[in-house]
Amino acid sequence: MKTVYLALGANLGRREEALETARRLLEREGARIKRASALYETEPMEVTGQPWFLNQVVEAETALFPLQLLSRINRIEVEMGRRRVVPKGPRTIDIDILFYGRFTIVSPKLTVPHLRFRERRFVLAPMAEIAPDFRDPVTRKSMRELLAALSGQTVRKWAGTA
Ligand code: PH2
Ligand code: MG
Ligand code: MG
Repeated sequence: MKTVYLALGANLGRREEALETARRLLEREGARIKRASALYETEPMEVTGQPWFLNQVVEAETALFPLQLLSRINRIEVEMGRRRVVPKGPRTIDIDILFYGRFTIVSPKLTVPHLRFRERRFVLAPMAEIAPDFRDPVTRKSMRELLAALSGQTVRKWAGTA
């Protein structure tokens, strides 16, 4: 079994429901969720001028190999109506593999740790909430340290109805 961290995000439709469905389908596909962060409402990054996101990070255990996990995730995204129209644009659901144990993976289909997580408060805030002392296998910095080094993007814990 490996411990993995996954980032969930949605900015179209019923966002909270989408995150809940994604968690249920991840369990069905073989990722047992051990911890889940709060939901965060976050300003869109990179492609601005799209609706705000709800983001969350989950810690899960899985016996799946990385590319198996990725293809199950792709299946969930398709099943949930994901259409890849604009890269980094609006989506009903996005599930990204942040960490796969302490492995680093560089392949055409998958890079782990996720390439951009260090610049993203929408990932680091929920990540630091559930695993503040987890260290990035590349920089050896903890999630807490990486989050403290970032500013700019607005993220706030979300309490409300979808
Ligand atoms: N995902 C992106 C690009 N920008 N911004 C926020 N706030 N949340 C996201 O999940 C997100 C984003 C590409 O996957
Ligand atoms: Mg993404
Ligand atoms: Mg993605």
